Amino acid sequence: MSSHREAPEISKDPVADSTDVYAFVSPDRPGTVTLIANVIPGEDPAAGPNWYTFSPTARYNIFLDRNGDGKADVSYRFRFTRPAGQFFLGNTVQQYTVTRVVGGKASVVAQGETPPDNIGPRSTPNYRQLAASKVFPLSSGGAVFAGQRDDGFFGDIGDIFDLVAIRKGIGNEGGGRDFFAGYAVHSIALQLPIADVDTSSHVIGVWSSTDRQVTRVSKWRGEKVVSNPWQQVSRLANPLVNEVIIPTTRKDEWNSLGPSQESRFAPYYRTPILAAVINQLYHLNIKEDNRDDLVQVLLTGVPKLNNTGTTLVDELRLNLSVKPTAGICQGNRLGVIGGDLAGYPNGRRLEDDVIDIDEQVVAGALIGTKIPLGDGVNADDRGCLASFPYESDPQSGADNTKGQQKP
Ligand SMILES: [Ca+2]
Ligand SMILES: [Ca+2]
Ligand SMILES: [Ca+2]
Repeated sequence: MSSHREAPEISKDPVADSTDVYAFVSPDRPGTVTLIANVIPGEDPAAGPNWYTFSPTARYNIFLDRNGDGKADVSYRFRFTRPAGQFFLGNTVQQYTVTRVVGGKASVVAQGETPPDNIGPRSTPNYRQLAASKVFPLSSGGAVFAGQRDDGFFGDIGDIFDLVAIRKGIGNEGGGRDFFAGYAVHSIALQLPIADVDTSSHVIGVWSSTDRQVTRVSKWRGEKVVSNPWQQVSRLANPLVNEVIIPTTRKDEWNSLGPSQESRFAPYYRTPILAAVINQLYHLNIKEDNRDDLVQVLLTGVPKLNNTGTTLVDELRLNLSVKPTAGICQGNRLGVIGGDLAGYPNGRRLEDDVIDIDEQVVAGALIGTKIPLGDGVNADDRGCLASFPYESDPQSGADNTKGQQKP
């Protein structure tokens, strides 16, 4: 969660596995929008000597839709190299290229380098300074960062996947255990001038994906032809969609398609499995079918806030004209249902508690049923950085926060 290890196939290819997407107007630079796409779930910073890196054979993408049709109008593609390491150790510093594609025309807009993973004070001293030096300008405007980050997502996943168990009461009273505390991810992050991506409605749609090359063999005039087209293996926009809305038998298919194909999955939004499961377990009498409120909030947008028309598209919709309501990571964690229009589902900020929001929305928050459901984890364990890329530095591997000290 929000999309860590969510589908059978992608759980076997963690370096390509999208975990979270964030899109928000930057609180410290409100003339810009920040887009963050995370991959590689559950990185234990101590897990060397071949620590986590982006795959040099994958292509990582962030897409912007400017007219609500679920087709990208601006794409940013990231490709990474992997240098050899010294001694018996892996090298986690990666060079990368960012290619921007607009109207079928591709141009390289940045050549960057990741900081190393946070290995420890001898290998990677002054980590904050090291990471801060790896923000690069985009020649098309804006800035880019790629590399290891603390996982900004938070939630009591162990308990939730034990059949949506909630440790205490109905869960909105604290007492949960943040599964993601101490774990890292790899992030690609963009900060773009709003003036460059704004639309007449001020609403943009954002999603991420990862592609891998496949080998296809065909015959043409009797000759064997080998080609290596890119194939999408992971996709993510709204948190928890593939995780809890799409049934297990169709999760791999969902990951292979673009968001403009979402109408074929609409029945699962209308009749969400999660509502039935919560009813079975907790007898809360949640509405289980005709959930047009869920179709609307996830696939067409919130009326008068970030609606994009009638085409059903799973994308993170952000109204760029809504100014930040708080400093970084200081907004209302319940976002729009908490009265804070700058938060999820108007884009998604790092502080937005999407597990609590989704549980409450599935329970009927938008159709007059207010049940304060939640997982008892209300914020990230590490907080945020004051400036781009905002997600905190990863814990140091040498600290081994996952280990247990023996007497
Ligand atoms: Ca479009
Ligand atoms: Ca964290
Ligand atoms: Ca929570």
